[in-house]
Amino acid sequence: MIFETNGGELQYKDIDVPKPKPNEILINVKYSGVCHTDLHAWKGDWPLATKLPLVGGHEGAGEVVAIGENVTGWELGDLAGIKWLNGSCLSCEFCITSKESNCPHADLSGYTHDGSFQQYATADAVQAARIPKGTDLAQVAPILCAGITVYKALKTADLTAGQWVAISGAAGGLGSLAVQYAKAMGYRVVGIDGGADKGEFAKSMGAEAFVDFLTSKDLVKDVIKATNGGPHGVINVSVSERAMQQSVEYVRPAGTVVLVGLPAGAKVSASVFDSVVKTISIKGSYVGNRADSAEAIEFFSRGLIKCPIKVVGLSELPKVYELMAEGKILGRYVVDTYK
Ligand code: 8ID
Ligand code: ZN
Repeated sequence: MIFETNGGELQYKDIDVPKPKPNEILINVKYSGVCHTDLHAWKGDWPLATKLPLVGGHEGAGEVVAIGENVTGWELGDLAGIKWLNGSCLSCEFCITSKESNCPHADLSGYTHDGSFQQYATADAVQAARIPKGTDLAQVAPILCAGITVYKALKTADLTAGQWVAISGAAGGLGSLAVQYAKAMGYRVVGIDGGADKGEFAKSMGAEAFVDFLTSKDLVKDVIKATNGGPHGVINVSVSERAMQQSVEYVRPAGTVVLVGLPAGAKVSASVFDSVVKTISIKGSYVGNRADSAEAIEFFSRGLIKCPIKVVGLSELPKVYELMAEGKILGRYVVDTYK
């Protein structure tokens, strides 16, 4: 599935199989999750240009079918994952301190590097995710971006077991996994999203309380009430500037607001007086490093995380984007690259 211009036609057609560079592996992608980032990339929402033409996708799960000549540690037949961070320089100040996602030369799957919405995709052998043999590839696909990202965001919130965390955007792809990781890490979850179906869904993922932004008359007050004083941490995975703005207001004193969702052109402003007197932290969190990735996959492999997926053919990607833009998706769509 390839497009030539941002927002242009999504073309489902045959293209050449890429040849892995000396540092890369070639992965026969079987399934790929569809992240809201893929929709932002296709639309050209962000102040960072995509490669064009572009094959999107960065939650690809498959099997290693070719190995570049400088690669060590991978064998044909191994299961591998395509992550957002396809490769990084490994020698800059950020890479050497394990902040690889901040590498100024980062190569991004489905953005600056053709991604997983195709049957064969390349990945830097150092950054490709290792998936244990026998793993259900459709199930694990969403972990490769959504899972890693929310797990890292929860670590960034720096919480203690028993504390409250708000997941804003709780019924979406990232949110539905964030609720489960939070629970597995011992936190109490209040989900925030819009609609009765999304409330029920977030609760089925493990949210103890739910606040509906569509019906709540005073969301800030309702979240504070549900958490007996405000959540100690907030993971913002909605695509809404307003939701992020509200999170700065309802977070508990001494708490941490984590920004993850990337609505186009959004800004968050905070009252200096309130921020100082409440001593709140506002932090950005951007995917995760290799250790975060391995840990996030381990939570999944231990059976603590179940990805709520709906599998459709890759040819149906334009329909998935429509549903996503309308906010009509519960959990994650995964595309089968052979349909
Ligand atoms: O590393 C990162 N920071 C990273 C990694 C992966 C994805 C960031 N993202 C970004 C994506 O680019 C996107 O902007 O996270 C955002 C969410 O991605 P997603 O989970 O794949 O999107 P989704 O499945 O469409 O879920 C969004 C949810 O937000 C809810 C929607 O109802 C939906 O369930 N939502 C919206 I839109 N407005 C809301 C509001 N005001 C809201 N929930 C609560 N309050
Ligand atoms: Zn993503």
